[in-house]
Amino acid sequence: MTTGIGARIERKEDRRLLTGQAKFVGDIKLPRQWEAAFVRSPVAHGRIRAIRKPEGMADRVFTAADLSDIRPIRAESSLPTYNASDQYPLASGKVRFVGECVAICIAPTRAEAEDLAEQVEIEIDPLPPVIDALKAREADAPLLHEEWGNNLFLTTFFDGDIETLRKTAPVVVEREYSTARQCMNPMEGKGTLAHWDEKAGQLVVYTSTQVPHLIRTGISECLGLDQGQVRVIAPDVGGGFGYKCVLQPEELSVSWVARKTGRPIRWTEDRREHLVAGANTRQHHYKLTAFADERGRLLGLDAEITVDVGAYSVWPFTACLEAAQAGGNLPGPYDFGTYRCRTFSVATNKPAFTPYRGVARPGVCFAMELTIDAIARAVGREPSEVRKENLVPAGKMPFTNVTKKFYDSGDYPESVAQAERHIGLAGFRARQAEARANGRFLGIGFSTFTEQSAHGTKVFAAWGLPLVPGYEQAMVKITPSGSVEVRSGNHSFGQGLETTLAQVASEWLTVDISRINVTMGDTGLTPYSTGAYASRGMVMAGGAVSKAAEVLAGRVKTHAAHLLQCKPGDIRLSDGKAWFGKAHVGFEDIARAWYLRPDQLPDDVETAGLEVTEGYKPEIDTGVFTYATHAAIVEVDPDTGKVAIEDYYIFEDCGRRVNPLILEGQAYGGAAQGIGTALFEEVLYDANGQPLTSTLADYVLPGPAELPHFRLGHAETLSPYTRHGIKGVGEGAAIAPGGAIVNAINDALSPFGVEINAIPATPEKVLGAILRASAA
Ligand code: MCN
Ligand code: SMO
Repeated sequence: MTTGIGARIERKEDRRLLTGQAKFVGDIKLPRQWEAAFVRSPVAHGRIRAIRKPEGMADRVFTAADLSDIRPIRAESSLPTYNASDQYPLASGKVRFVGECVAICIAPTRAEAEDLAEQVEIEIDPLPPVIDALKAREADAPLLHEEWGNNLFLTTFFDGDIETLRKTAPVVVEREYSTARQCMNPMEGKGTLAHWDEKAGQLVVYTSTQVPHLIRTGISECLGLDQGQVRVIAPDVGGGFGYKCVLQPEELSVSWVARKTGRPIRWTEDRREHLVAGANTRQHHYKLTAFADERGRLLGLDAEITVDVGAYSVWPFTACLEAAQAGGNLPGPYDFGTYRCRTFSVATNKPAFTPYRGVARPGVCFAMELTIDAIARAVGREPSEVRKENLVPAGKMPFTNVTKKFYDSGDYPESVAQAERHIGLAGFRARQAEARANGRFLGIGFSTFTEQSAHGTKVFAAWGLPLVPGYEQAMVKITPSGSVEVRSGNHSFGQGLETTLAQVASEWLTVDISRINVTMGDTGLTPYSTGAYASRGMVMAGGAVSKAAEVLAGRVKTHAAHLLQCKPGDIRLSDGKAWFGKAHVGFEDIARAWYLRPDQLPDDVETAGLEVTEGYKPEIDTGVFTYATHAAIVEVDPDTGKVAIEDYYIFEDCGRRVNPLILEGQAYGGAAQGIGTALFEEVLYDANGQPLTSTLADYVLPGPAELPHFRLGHAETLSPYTRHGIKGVGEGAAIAPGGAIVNAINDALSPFGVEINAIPATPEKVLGAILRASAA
């Protein structure tokens, strides 16, 4: 059996992950290591008057005053109207959210460090907190960053001739939508262990990250070190989901203290820290007007999007990623001509936004898909019919949409047709009517989206980000024993890249992946990399491995031709051997000759080594687009407002599938997170900005009991612009559940004249809407 591209095989990493042999930051123990705990702000907004360290603890407790030589985290952007924030790793002058780090305490154990943290006294003069993003836009709102004169990180604008449509469009649908604030909750939280290695002359930082090379750049710049003096190692990482693709303030404080004290210092985030202070995401508000013809054909869209992005701008992606992307992505897979949209990235006294699986698109997909259904109801047609007619048809591919996104390939309407077929739309309406007659309320809902993946350098440049390259590089080599080593500066943190990169190398070299060792996540061992996020790993890092492995396969043929006394063109690789007709040499023979007996090789072979590093970017630099349709059947209990998912089907197309088994996991895991967004998860604050959801009893994550049995189908439309036709897909399944499930809920509740337009659609919200409708 081949283990190349397309092989449905188990993951290399799972043995160690499932048998407790993985090594996370929390598993590493260095000599003389101490643990750190943070003192965190108890108030949402205020001016620090004093911080008093416990008696005699000046060398164990550090504040912003001690870290005065550190540069704050400042994410720059060249976009007009952008306001940058300075985030000191320990609050300096002001605190801007509950949980912001104020001091770092170190001790031999975490318990002692926490005891020490409790003894630190802080005096803060409270300021009025900014909690509501819509109010934060008003002229008299208190300011988080006074020097800006407003609370806006960024506003963006697409201008289209909506006024003409307003006068002429036969159908006008107006709605407000909102999505709740969320927290990512990877199984492993953040964590950092730093120490100064005197022999290497390097600060070595083990940290739970998706982007080791970017973090090295960030740490070096903030600590004023040469990049050669910093080595970042991402060991096993227990889930990233976007949370771990930005520079964390704790990474800086821990690094600074380790350097200052000469001791290895570790901090690991506990669940409460994560829920209170970790990072937030997703909180969008939409005011939307859609214009359509009598059949529901979309003519134009007018939108105002407000995103509550919290107190600071994360490095390097800024606080504007969600809102700016929401503006660019709202039209999604639909083909229409007129678009006007204004977006606001609003600063509030809450933790900073980081990217989270799907970035902006779970919000825009929810708003857009509910709008499509609302239009269908307005014109009295089946929503999935209206959806299919509005999607970009396959015949128009490649297609440039109204916000200038270039859709490379695919058949979007067919994905809806597939979903209709598999979820059983044909028989559903009769079943629904019968159930209603028996007092049961079933509904069906669909949701379609495009997922921009494999963003290249141009995309990051267009976002105004100065420090994010788009390329990837990889090294592939044959070891002296004839096995293969792959090195990529990208990282594998659950999504399976460790296995799929090996599969790409195996595709060229034909060696079984059990003989392919993949090293990732260590800046000391791997070439510079942008990292794994934005569903770019498979296309980009995979592309780089593919390129390097192709070159290496050519070298192997050259060497083998010498040993078999034929021309390189006569050599065929198969089964981890080089063949000339029926004669063959193994990779171990080739490696042995080159590493140990080069005297027997001709000069040109001697210098064409068995180690190749290549860089890669796709033929188009603007990303390739995966798409999918999700379909759900739900039952709503009108007495309790509880929603049960009866069936859930996903049809997706991510081009050439490298490992179908891993892709199933990606789809199910993403959809589970999307169902969290749709029905359960919400970070709540009181009027003072105090978090109300600081434990997993208050912040509800879906578990197996809440999840349906997912069903999955695939198309494989190869991208014309990437190696092997691969498209990215890691975020995709998290994007659509909000739209599919709430469309299904609204379909179920149509007899009540009820529409849910906010997620999560908790029983409280659903029941409240039913009761209000009945009372009216
Ligand atoms: N893959 C494949 N064939 C394709 C495309 C992808 O076999 N045509 C597989 C690869 O193993 C790849 C994975 O699917 O690693 C996801 O593909 P890709 O879209 O390239 O995404 P990345 O590898 O860049 O991973 C990041 C992506 C993002 S952005 C988030 S957020 C996310 C996600 O992956 N975080 C995850 N999936 C996750 N899955 C787990 N278990 N944990 C996370 O933190
Ligand atoms: S949110 Mo994923 O790391 O782009």
